[in-house]
Amino acid sequence: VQNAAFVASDDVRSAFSAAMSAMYRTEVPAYGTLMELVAEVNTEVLDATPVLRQRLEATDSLDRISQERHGAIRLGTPAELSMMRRVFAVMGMHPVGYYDLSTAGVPVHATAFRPVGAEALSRNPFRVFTSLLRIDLIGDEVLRTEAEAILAGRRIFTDSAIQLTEKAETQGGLDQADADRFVAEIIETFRWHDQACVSMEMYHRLHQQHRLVADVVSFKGPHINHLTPRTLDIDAVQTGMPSRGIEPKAIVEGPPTRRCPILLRQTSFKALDEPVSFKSGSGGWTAGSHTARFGEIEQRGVALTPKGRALYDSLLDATRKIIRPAADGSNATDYVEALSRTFQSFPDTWDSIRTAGLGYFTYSLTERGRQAGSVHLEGVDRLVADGFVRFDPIVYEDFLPVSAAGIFQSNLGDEAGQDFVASPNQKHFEAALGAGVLDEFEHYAAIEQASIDECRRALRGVQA
Ligand code: OOG
Ligand code: NI
Repeated sequence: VQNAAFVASDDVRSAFSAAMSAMYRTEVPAYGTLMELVAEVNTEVLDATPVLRQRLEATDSLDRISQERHGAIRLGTPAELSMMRRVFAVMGMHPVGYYDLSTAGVPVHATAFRPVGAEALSRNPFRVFTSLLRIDLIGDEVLRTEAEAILAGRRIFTDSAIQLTEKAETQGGLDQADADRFVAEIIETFRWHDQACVSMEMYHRLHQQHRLVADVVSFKGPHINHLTPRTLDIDAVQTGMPSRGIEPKAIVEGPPTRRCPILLRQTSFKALDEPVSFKSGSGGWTAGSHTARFGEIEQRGVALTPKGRALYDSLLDATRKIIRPAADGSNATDYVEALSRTFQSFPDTWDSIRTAGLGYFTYSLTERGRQAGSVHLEGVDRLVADGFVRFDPIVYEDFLPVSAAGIFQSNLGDEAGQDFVASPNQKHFEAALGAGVLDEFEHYAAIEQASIDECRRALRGVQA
């Protein structure tokens, strides 16, 4: 139980997410434009689809739509990652899932820090996709040693940020004044720096190894590289982007357009080329530029069970055997066509997804259930069929490795597809993190089960 004098971790997270959004809006104006477009589209969708509005109202998530966003950072060392875990924990964000991007030619592995549990998620689902550079994948040994030395010398957290995190850990929370300071100090870690901490020459060597290596090693801190609002109709936003002067990537990542959205669909606009000054020998600066920050939007659908996820993976795989989306977008129409065709074998009504055991749902009593005099505690399917219980899809709160790779790549430039030996290494990642990552499936299954138990309790109460 949290001490009443302390600010709830959900509230610290909300304050942090709002502060990040305000900062990114001033740093990357196109983000503000995108936010406006998303808000407009969401209002249109809700007006045109009363059923969706009712569902979101009933499941308590209508208010949160406009607040929803995720961000991403890339860290350089195990020490940075484990400190980041402690910082996020103060905000009720915990590492969920392991993502290996080395298979896609991106030398990082990652987790998502996010709230867990239905209650915390409905308060504010803000999450941060957090990558750790796989320095072991830098082939050039000399460069690797230099990069390690540079990273070892930087401090990405302010002293106060560390002190306040320690204070929160010992006390079990922060009072309002400390929580405000904590958010202000933590924001510093995510800020953009237009002065690199390396020379132009070093930057180019790092860049030649991989753009991502340059992005991580050349700067004082892990600038937030995108913040992503959630839309209820990603196709509408994708189509609307050019008229606002924003050029989206050619295809939407993830599943195709469907009546019942599953998992996650994402699209992004290309990273900006931003002015950066590099250290020069004489203590002065040389003008240059760096490309890192971009914009992204997402549409979230139902969380899939392992069975549903296996079907999703196999259909995505089957599509990519027919056609691979080209980086320049030249075969985008054909790809989307093939994707839609292949995914026809994925059921597309909520009930068929549910009865086939492909997705996770929460269950709650209907009006009839609440009024019922005596109900036999049948299986939940029976209770649904008899109209005592309704079901609603559980939103997928995580990420997709193939999509993430597509997002990384579209922003690294077309030449970025590089070959690393694919070597997922969850054990190393967790050692760096200083903790295990949570299993996303277990988490959704627990939310589903809790809702079923709750229905049963309520119905039993009615019976007595
Ligand atoms: C992270 C890319 C992954 C997503 O939405 O899949 C991601 C990065 O570019 O650092 O954010
Ligand atoms: Ni993203």
